[in-house]
Amino acid sequence: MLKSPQGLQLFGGSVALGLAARAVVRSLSYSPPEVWKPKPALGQFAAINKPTAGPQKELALPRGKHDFQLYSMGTPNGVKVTILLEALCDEYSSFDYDAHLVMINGDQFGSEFVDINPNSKIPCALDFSTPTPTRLFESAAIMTYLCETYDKKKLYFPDDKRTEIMNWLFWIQGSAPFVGGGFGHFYNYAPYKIEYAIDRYTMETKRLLDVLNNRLGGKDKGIFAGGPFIVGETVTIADMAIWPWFGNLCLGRLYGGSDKFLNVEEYAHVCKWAKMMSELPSVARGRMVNRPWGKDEEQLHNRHSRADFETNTQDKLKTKAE
Ligand SMILES: N[C@@H](CCC(=O)N[C@@H](CS)C(=O)NCC(=O)O)C(=O)O
Repeated sequence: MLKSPQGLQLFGGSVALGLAARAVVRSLSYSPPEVWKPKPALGQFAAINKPTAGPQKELALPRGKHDFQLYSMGTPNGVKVTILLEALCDEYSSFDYDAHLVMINGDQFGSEFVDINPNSKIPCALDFSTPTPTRLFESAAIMTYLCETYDKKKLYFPDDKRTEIMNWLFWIQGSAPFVGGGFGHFYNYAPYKIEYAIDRYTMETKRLLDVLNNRLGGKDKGIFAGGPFIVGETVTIADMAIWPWFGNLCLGRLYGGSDKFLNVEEYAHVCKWAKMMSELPSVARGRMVNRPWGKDEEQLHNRHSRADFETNTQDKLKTKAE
């Protein structure tokens, strides 16, 4: 591994090295112009985004046979919703849904996707159970809608806990960008390591882990604190929304070796909760839906029925194709 005089690490490979080295040197002497202008982006993910909104190509979306159609990918924001959908399937035999994989390497800018989500991010959904189809975007909005529409027993968003659940839902919506777009981006995806950015977002991510640790361990003086779940004795959409980010971080499933880097063992209550959540059947299945990476047996690209977990995971599809 090479290091620049300022201690910045540069990755190997001569072309990449040249580009990265130039970018490092440029960024060290960067003073912002009066008006910013877009330039070719370096690095994974950055290149697909532009500073403009709206569709970039004509692209129709598939539609399955159920009322509820999800368009998503198995990233943490997508998994929040598929955990809840699987929990609803477990609880209500009449409920089912279709989940279509949308690869966020450009298909989030397809015309029909943008009609549902003008912000071009997964997850988004259409509900055909209403007189005219209801469009849904933003994971937390989708979750509250699903509970209000389909969770007749009010298990996951109960009235007496509603306000505290909303507190935690808004908390994760506001915090996740510091973890994903901040820590994860600069620690894992950025084309070169910037100590200032990594330090800043690592500090914030650890602070957020401590907030959760206090909550689950009972130091938080708020209502329904002290675990075993985020809002008391039972699983709610607060757990389902927070686990894909902070649960996965503690389980070492996000951003390479970041669990060690963040020293997640310091947050014992969060680690215990993360493991407990990961053992719930709805969580184990939810994280497989629309997942295009990892072990073949844990990838269910498109989900149309409960039986798909037995018959249509990638390992099974590959065996059928042979
Ligand atoms: N606040 C949104 C965030 C959604 C989001 O950032 N989705 C990411 C994947 S985790 C995405 O679609 N990225 C594609 C892109 O940035 O173009 C939510 O909770 O639904």
